[in-house]
Amino acid sequence: TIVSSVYRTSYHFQPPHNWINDPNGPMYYKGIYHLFYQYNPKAAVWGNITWGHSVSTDMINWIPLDIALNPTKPFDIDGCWSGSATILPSLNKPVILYTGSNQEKHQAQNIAFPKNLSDPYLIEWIKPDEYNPVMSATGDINPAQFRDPTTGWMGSDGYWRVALGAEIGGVGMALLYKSKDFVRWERADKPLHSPRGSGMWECPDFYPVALEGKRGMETSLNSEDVKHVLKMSLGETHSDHYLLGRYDEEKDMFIQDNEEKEKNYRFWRRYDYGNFYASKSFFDAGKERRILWGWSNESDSKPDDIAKGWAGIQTIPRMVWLDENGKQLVQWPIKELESLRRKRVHFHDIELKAGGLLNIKGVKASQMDVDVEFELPSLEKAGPFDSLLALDPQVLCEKGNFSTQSGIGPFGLLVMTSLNKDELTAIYFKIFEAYDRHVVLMCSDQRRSSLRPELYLPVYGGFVDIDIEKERRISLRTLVDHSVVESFGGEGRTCMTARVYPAFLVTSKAYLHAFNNGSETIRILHLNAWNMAKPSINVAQDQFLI
Ligand code: DQQ
Repeated sequence: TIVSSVYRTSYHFQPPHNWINDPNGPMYYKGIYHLFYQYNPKAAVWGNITWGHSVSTDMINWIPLDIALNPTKPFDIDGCWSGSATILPSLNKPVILYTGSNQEKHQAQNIAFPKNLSDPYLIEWIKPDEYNPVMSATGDINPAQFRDPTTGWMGSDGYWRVALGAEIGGVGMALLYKSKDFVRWERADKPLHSPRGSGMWECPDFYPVALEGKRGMETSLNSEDVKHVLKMSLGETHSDHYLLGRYDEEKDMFIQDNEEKEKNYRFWRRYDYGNFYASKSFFDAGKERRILWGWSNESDSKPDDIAKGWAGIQTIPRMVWLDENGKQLVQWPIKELESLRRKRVHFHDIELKAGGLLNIKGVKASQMDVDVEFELPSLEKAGPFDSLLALDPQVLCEKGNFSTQSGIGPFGLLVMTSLNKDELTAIYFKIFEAYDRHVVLMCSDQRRSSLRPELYLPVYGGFVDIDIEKERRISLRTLVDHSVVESFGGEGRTCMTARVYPAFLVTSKAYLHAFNNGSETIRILHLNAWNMAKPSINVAQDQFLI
């Protein structure tokens, strides 16, 4: 149908048809990237969950393979749910741990091995009956909330560990399991981490980041030179939150930095303040970096998804590292994405006066990569920041819009805009003055993104933790791909992914503008917008990587 093709992504990962959700078991093994994903082979809605599988040498072009895990055993007959891959260094062999749901809808963790290690694609996986399930919900664990094992890491005592999401007495936490041989597992006395207050933790992720530099590290690494990241996906808000801290090997626990300050899980930092969930990272040993994948759900209706015949995408793989300030992560689309850049439109040194609007012509604005840097000559007119009212950035973004003037900003980009601007998505910044510092707010406002009925049209908001007084500049990069608007503010310190379905796209083209609706003149230091080529993603082909 028309609707299916205009909203279908060109350079974001999705299979040819049907429903997908969480990224599973991403890994780099013998020169090949593997991505598995929660997949319904029968329909564009959640159900019949299997592990879809694709391989790549650049994480941009993907070859589709047979389903890697199907519900075939009593322990996974109701679905092969999320999990992770671990490469066992002594055997140089990958293994998968995943959640199986059985007939009673009880969850347990299972192990799967590649059937044939000499197959470079690792197409077939076996689930040995003599081991499975390898972790069952015993004792106080709610068997309906016990899932999503992480990649394993090895402690200096030679024992493997994995964490997984569980609910005990109604409270979500990351449980810890230990094993000498990776197939026989025992629950540790204490959870890896269990703050009070939040519900079930889905898809936990646990990994080290270097205190300095962008280099990624192997999941088992622990030293004075790293911090650890613990990520959990909170179902009630459909959001991925992370904590920074340290992994205390003796206690076998994750100890959060600034524990007191960040007790309220609603204010834990997020990888992405938009539509981004159940993410998972892996260490890319080829390029020594840590890569993060996340699922972006549709924001249209179920009947729309059924009509389209597909639902769900993976966001562009992001490199992730610790910010110089040691307080937050930074994410940036992998370098390989730039291989898709084609014709470029470029501006530099342009003044945007109060109310200024710059029409950026010459780019295919529904399939592009745009990167802009704004300079702020003065912060004097920054509006006051009421710290009591302003705890939740999303609420702040909901209160205004891209045309409500308030001191410095809003300024930013209007993307996926129709000719007469009755449909548009605004991604912008606003700067406030708090009693001791300036606060930068970033919004992605989808309320005007479409005139079509029955769509979810949210506003996303997050603070950008940069020293704007010192920097006097802020960047915004946005990847537009038909129904995707994936934005990186402050060089990747605050990210927001939105899904949009403008009606005009069925018949006409999209426009791109830069704007400034604040009362102060600002400057565009430079703006680059590239048309993006369409890679080969999961299109059947006879070509082989090796
Ligand atoms: N999706 C999987 C679960 C996981 C949830 C089922 C998160 O394993 O907890 O498809 O989106």
